[in-house]
This record gives sequence, C-alpha cells and structure tokens, in this order.
Amino acid sequence: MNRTTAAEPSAHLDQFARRHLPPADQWPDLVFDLPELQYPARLNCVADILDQAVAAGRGGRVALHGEGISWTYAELQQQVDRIVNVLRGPMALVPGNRVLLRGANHPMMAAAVLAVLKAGLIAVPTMPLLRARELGVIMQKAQVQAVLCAHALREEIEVAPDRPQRTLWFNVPADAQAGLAPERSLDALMAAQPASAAACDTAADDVCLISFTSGTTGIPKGTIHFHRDVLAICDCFPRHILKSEAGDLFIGTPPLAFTFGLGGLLLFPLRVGAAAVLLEKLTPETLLQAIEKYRATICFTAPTFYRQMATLAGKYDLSSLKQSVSAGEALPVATRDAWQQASGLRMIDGIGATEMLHIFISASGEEIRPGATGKPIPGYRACVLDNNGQPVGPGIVGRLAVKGPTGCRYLDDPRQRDYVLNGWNLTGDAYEMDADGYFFYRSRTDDMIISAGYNIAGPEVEDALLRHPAVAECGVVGKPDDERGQVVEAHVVLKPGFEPSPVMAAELQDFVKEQIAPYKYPRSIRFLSSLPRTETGKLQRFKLRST
Ligand code: 3UK
Repeated sequence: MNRTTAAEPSAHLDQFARRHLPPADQWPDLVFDLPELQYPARLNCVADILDQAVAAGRGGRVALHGEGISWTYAELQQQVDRIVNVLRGPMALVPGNRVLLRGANHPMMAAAVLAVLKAGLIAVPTMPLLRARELGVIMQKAQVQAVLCAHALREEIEVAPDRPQRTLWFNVPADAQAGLAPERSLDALMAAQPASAAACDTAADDVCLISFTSGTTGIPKGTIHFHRDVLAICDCFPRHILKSEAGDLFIGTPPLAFTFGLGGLLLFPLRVGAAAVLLEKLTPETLLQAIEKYRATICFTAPTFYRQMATLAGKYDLSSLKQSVSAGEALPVATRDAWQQASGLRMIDGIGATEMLHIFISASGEEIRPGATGKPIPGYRACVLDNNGQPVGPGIVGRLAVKGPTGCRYLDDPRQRDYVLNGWNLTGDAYEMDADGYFFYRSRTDDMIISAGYNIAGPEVEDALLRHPAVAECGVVGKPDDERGQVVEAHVVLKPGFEPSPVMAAELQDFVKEQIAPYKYPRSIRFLSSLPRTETGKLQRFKLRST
C-alpha cells in the first residue's frame, strides 16, 4: 500500500523535499479505496481546481471575495498566471524550490499560494503572528529560497535571520510604492508579465506543500504534502460530509497558512466551482456581519468563536447559512447547543491535523451525535489503540489511530517515529469508540489528569462548567498536588455582569458535581479575564499549568 517509490519521473529539478522525506518504512499506510481517489500519475492540483474550471466555461463565476475585491475564476487565473511568470522569470526559481508565504487572508495571498503550486514550486505558508526568530527556524528547516510577503507583515520578515535575497512584497499600499524599488514589488512585477502560464507537469506525488505544525511547544515540525493530497482532501470531507456545491459561498476565520483554512476557505470552494470570502482580522461580530452581508452558506471556525457568536447571533440575519463546521479543538456539547439555539444549525464537528492535511473524522445531518466527533469519513479508517499498539473495543479510552489517502511525512524529523506506528497515524489524542463506531474525544494523550488514581479528561469538566450561565470560557488542567498527584484546576472567564468570588467558586463546584461524577469536580478554581490561545484557536494548557 505504500507509495514511497515513484515510478513516475518527478518534475522537480530541486530534489530537496523528496530527499528529506522519511525513510519508506516509517511512512504511514496510504489507502486509496474510493473511486474518486484514483488519480492519474501526473497531475498539478491547481490545473485541476482552477484551470479546469475556466476551461470548462466557468471563468465568469465569482471565485474569491475580499475587502473591496471580487475576482471571477478567470480573473483569479490571470492573477495566478502573472505570479507564475514572475516566479519563473525575474525570480528565476525552478520546480522543487521552496517559497515562504506570509500574509493575512486575502485574495492576493490565495493567488500567491496557488501560483507557487502551479509553477511546481513548494509552498511554505506561515502564520501571520509568527515572529522573526520563528520565521527564521522555518526558513532554515525548509531551506527556503524565496519569500512572498504581504507588505503589512514585512517587519518580522525584514529582520528574520537567513532571509533569502529573493523577497517580494505584495499588496503594497499606494503611499509606500514610491519608497519601494519596483523589482521588490510583486504587484509591479506582475503588471509587466503576461496573464497566462502553463502549469508545471508535476507527478502526483511531487511535493507541493510543507506546512509547519502550529504546535504549542517544541520546534515546529514541517509536514510534507503532495499534489494528489490536495485533491484527496477536496474529494473526501467536502464531497461526502459537507456536500458542498457550486452555489455555495464559504466564509470563516482560519488563516490560509493553517491547513484548516487552506482547505476550507480556498481549496474546497474551488474544487466544486464555488466562491469564498477571504477577510482579515475577523472578530465574532465582524464574522456575523460578513455572513449577513455576503449571504455566506458555509462557515468554518473554531469552537470558541461559535460560542462567542452564539450570544450575538440574534442581531444578524444568518438565514443564508446552511452549514457550520467546527474544528481545531474539541467542541463542547454546551457550545454545540448554544450555537444551534442561536442559528438553528446543527454543527458539523470534525477532527483534522496538519499531518493529515485536513479532517478525517466527522459527521453531518442525521448522522450527528452530540458529544461525538463522528465516524471516519469516507476515504479514512480509524481505531483506538492501547499502549502496546493493539486495537481496543468499544468503551475503552486509548490512542486514536487513523489512515487514509493522506498521512504524516515529517520533513527530516525524528518525531516521525512518534506519529506513525505500524502504518497508523497517531494523532496524540485520547479517544473512545462506541458500539456504533462513533468516536468520542477525551483529551490530548498528554493532558489526561490523574488525580488520586482516577483518570479525568479536562474537556469533560470544561463542558460541565460551560453550561453554567455565568461562564464565558474555561480551561481545566491538572495541578501538581502532594497528596493526590494532581488535582483538577479550572481557569474560568466569567461573562459580563458576574463577579469572581469564593461564593461563585463554590457555586461552580457544586454545579459540576450535579452533572458528572463528583470526583471530577475542580478542587481549585481560578478566575481570569481571558484564556491563552494559539492563532488557530487552541487553548494553551501548558500556560495554564505554569501560572
Ligand atoms: C485537535 C481536535 C477534538 C486534536 C486541523 C482541521 O487542528 C488542526 O490541525 P493541528 O495540527 O491540530 C491537530 C490536533 O487538534 N483537534 C482538531 N480538531 C479537533 N480535537 N475535536 C476536534 N474537532 O488534538 C488534533 O490532534 O493544528 C483541524 C483541519 C485541518 C487541521 N490542520
């Protein structure tokens, strides 16, 4: 089942990425057992999702909206092709070279990513909040040869160590143009290039993307993905779970540099001929406004965003919305309920990972079971393993293991051995399956709280607390304790109008004891004004543990 040795010649003149793939015996199994996953030996994913749409006569339909911008498929293709010509011409890059991309969500950022893939180069997208030192680590690990960066985010790039000479700025504001040499401006260089370019004739397993994990600790890991992986994620979740179609309008918050956003806000809509709205710096209020304004039909964001939007939703017309997708971290039932009451929509929860490229367990419509993430989506399979790597039956908590058409291949990283076991991808999550084959998230494997011999999953206690009317957000972690090993500690943000006090703490403790086994109640409660989160919406539990 492994497809590590390509009979098909690579289009890459620069073989860096292929040379730094893990050894074949450390790869996960790759499974292509659906008719739609039978890809030809040669493919360029952008030719398939963009050029084919224009060739099929759909060039006049809108592809992307941004602040003050709407591009049709034909216009997007022209932008992409001009960038392809800049990359091949003045930048003198050759297939297989790595290009670091940096920008907030915007049609130009999308065009830049697509152009890199179309030219047979390798995209290395980076999160907007990263600082110079972190960018330097990524540039060094991926041996980046060029940078395309939004002018607004130039500062950290300018001072990043090892920055390649070949750095271009895009979306340069009018007042900054005069101070910038034209050969430094992607916008200026594009204007001088023809608006058409042929896609690089890449092999299906030529690398097109190195996506760095948004890991909360440690050195970031580069996950390697191929042209066919990009098509595979488009042909699994959106096709079978979302059931998206050309009339859809996608909107949401995840950055394009995060594979949740790259798929949900760019690749998925293009694959079905639909459109997406790409906006920067969205808040719960402005996302609601934008759903109303654009009449979006599918929303992608993280659980906390839905929780905050639920309290404001009444002020907006959300009648256009057909589907809402939650991913990035566990969806508490309390948040699912609040959003459903506010919007009338049953949330589609889905677990994905950078290593797997996108979502692999989910459910929609009548298949949804509140509390469960769902079942392996068509194309993927999953099971729960014990500490010896043996599958366990229903009702037992263990390590989540998955396989499908995509899987983990770290760029030159010994941690490959931690993620892949006997062909399965181990995501680092503790899960339990029920007799019907539904998968229930418990916690990250490392985050299970062990108190006086009991295993306690923080998210279960969080879900209980979130049902209390005074609780806006909360995070539950294990706090070291001489007697019990660990005790359950809740970090709570109260809603406006509620004040922290010992009485409030006692009330919350009693409230938890009424809902779940009393030994799980938080013996310690701390009130905070906000919780530490990553740019991808994940709670930084290690920060709660160290305060
Ligand atoms: C956690 C979830 C419970 C889980 C991602 C959708 O989050 C994404 O990728 P990351 O590499 O993190 C992966 C880890 O995040 N997680 C994500 N979704 C859920 N836990 N329920 C969920 N629904 O610990 C997983 O191992 O940042 C999500 C699509 C693409 C992605 N990259």
